[in-house]
Amino acid sequence: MRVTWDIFCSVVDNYGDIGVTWRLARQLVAEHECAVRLWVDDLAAFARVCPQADAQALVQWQAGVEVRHWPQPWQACEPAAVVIEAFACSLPGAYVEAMAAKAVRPLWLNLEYLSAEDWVGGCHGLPSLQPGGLQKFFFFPGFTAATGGLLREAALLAERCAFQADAAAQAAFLASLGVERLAGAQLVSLFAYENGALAEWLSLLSEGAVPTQLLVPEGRVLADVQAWLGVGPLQAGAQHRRGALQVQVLPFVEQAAYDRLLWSCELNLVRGEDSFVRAQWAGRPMLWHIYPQEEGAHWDKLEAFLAHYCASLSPQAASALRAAWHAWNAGSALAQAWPAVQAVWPELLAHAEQWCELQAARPDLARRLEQFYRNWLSYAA
Ligand code: TRH
Repeated sequence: MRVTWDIFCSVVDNYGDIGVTWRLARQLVAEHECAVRLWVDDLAAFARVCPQADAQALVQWQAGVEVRHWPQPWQACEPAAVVIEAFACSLPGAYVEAMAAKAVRPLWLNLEYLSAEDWVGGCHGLPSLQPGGLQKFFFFPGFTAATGGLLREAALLAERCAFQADAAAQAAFLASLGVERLAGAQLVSLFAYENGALAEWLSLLSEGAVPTQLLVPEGRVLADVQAWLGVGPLQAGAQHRRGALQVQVLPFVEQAAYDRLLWSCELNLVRGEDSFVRAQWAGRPMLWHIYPQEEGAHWDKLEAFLAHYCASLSPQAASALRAAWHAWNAGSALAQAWPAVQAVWPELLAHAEQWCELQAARPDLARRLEQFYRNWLSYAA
């Protein structure tokens, strides 16, 4: 009998909530033989990360996952054996009552946002008492052995290494996006929120000695790119050249193709949570635009990650990387910080691969969830 899982996803903003839950749902099916229902309140967002999806269907099967529109009002159904409330999205009251009424109660987990902060390790796996005598466990993704780990498919790194060693496969993939690699150019992907530091940085790249090919998937940062280029609305396929910099707008592609884009580039600018993790699996230097939070709460998270990430860098490389990440997230002075980053590029490149290996040496998040369930079962028995 396959273990049944219900994953609830409420799309707050952007694509991170659905991106993470869709990735997890697929992996639980593909690698752990689970029967997964993914409840999503915004099917249009789901169709962005899964282009073959039907944004109108109340029920559909994608990659072995039963994807259900989260109905309002809720319609009664039998709860699964494991219930994941992603990012504290609040389960329907009637569903919680149905969980409490079951003879064998489900394991209820709140899958939290990713953070490298120290307190996460101490809170990971803790229960909280809920009405009806139920318990809800906090499950924190993270970068240390004390946390729930990171999402990483079993074959991911082998696929990535094979792809990066195969120039023809890279060229064919880029061609499928309408990209032809310019001789001698560094390839850079840009996925970010609106950012005041972009214009000066693009000017710097346009004056650089090495040509840069900047690939920008359709999204929020396009308005800044457009303003710097001084052109009208940019759409997928648009290409513009300014000095040493060529800018090309790409369509928003499915998640597996976005991975390949990250694997193809020498530098990836990523944002939020899921693209940030995927850039780490690419083994290439990255610049993270963290999701801005009220009262600047995101700065602590940025610092916490930098503390881990920079720990094994030389003081010079650590200071260059920190300055660039700070500037990018403050929305100013990235251009001033960039030459120091370029000066330590070989070290940053080697470090990106080492960091990837370090993180990949730990069990991935789906495996840890599955283990958590098994431990909980044996404890409850
Ligand atoms: O879209 P985001 O900004 O999501 C954010 C974060 O998750 C943040 O933590 C959360 O609080 C906020 O939403 C509400 O960035 P993120 O997390 O990188 O998610 C983007 C998803 O889109 C990711 O799964 C990768 C995917 N993607 C594609 O599938 N194709 C593409 O072409 C691109 C550029 C991204």
